[in-house]
Amino acid sequence: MSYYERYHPLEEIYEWINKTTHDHSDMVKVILIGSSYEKRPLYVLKLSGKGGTQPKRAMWIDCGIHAREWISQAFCLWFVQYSVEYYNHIPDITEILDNMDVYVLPVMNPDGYKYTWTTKRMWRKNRSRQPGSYCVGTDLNRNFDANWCTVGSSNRACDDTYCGQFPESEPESEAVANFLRSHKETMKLYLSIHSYSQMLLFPYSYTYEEADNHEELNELAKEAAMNIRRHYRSFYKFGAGAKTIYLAPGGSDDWAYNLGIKYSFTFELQDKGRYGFLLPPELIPNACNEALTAVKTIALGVIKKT
Ligand code: 0X9
Ligand code: ZN
Repeated sequence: MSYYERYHPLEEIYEWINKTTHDHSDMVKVILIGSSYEKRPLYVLKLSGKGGTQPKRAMWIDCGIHAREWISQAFCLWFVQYSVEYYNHIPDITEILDNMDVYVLPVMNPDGYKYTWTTKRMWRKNRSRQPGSYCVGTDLNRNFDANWCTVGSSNRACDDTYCGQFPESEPESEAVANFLRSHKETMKLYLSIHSYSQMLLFPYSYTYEEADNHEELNELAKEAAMNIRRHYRSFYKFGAGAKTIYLAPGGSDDWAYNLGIKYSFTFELQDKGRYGFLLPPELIPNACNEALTAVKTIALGVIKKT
């Protein structure tokens, strides 16, 4: 069983980041974009190919906004490994990396992830302390400035969908927002990886209104879902977040979309509830290959359009 077919505790992922950037220094650079509430580093890996035209377009993938969704963090590792192994060997990933720099944040919520390994496997939020409450943690996917803290999130610190004290109150969401703001000219595609329920979602989630390019987003998601079905016989739903899953404001995807990144998606990976967040490691390869199919389909589609 390979390294990528297992889940790894936070310390191992930091070691993996180190080793991967050293072993593939021609393709992979590490960027420190900030630190978590408990002062752990937030590292982004920048993957670049050698071909293509300058200035390069870019895309972003974050994993592990929610601590307990372990297949998400596992996917970011899987994706980076696939990129360094198959760049210049497989046409689709070569085309992607020749035309876009790919920024990958493998663990957006390191404090929460650590906590799911040591103390409480089903923890979702980060680990920030809240004034006047003994409850801990903000839902980072309710903490972005997109109709923040309205229906579909909670203003009570003890709830799992607590929106935080104000938009970007959390160092993790602020770091990501700052990075995306400073790269918004080149950033063409935003992807956020979650689990579970097998869905490919796009804006909006904070309103039932349709995004300007709803049709285009729907076509890309449909093509990705069709490819997953063809290759892996798994069924992924797709559609705007509010109508497909539920109304949920303050999400990173809606915020990135409103910033001007017109191709913005949240993927909910396997499964559909049999194991839920506790997806057994034997299912990692299939889950990651499905997600990879969707990432490649959408990235190639965006390259054609932009
Ligand atoms: O509720 C969420 O944040 C996501 N589902 S999860 O089960 N992984 O927690 C869905 C996010 C969809 N996008 C937005 N709500 N903006
Ligand atoms: Zn999630």
